Amino acid sequence: MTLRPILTVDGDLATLKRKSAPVAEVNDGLRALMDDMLETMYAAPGIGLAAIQVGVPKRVIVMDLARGEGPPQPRHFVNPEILWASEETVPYEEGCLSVPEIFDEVERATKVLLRYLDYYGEAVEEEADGLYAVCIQHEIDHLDGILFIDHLSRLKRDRAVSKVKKAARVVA
Ligand code: K1U
Ligand code: ZN
Repeated sequence: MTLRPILTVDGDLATLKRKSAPVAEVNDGLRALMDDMLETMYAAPGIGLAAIQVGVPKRVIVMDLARGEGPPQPRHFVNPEILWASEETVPYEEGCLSVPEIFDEVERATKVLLRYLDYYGEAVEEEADGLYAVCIQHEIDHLDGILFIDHLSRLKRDRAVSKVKKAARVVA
């Protein structure tokens, strides 16, 4: 397994805004990508990661909501789709590994019905709620080139990008 660099909005915005393409086949190459993504996500640390965040424009997501409490619970999503979303929404203070150190409240559907292929290419349909629903909506947004800051006002979004750019200049 390999740790891959995570793209951030200060230098890689054009890539992060790309729409990712559906996966034709779940094979060993794709499983190796998902293994790398999970390792990268755990190291960050984060609770989710979309392939585009490591520069791969494929509709692939990994997630682990255990947050180091108890045994790991890795999840893999290939070609995920939201079949239904509740009208009821809930606010959640989100973060993003591609927008480091920025947190803000986003309203998302409380519950969603999902369809995706798992690590072995098996089709799964299931309902998500709580943090699972929030995180999968955030990650599917990544596959469509949408960042959580795109749900904020233009002023907040511009400020967030400026902050990340400024922080990157300090580190460089
Ligand atoms: O997509 C990403 O960049 C990952 C992002 C996922 C996410 C977080 C919060 C709401 C929706 C989606 C993160 O993982 S940010 C880091 C984070 O939330 C976290 C990190 C360590 C422990 C607990 C949370
Ligand atoms: Zn994100």
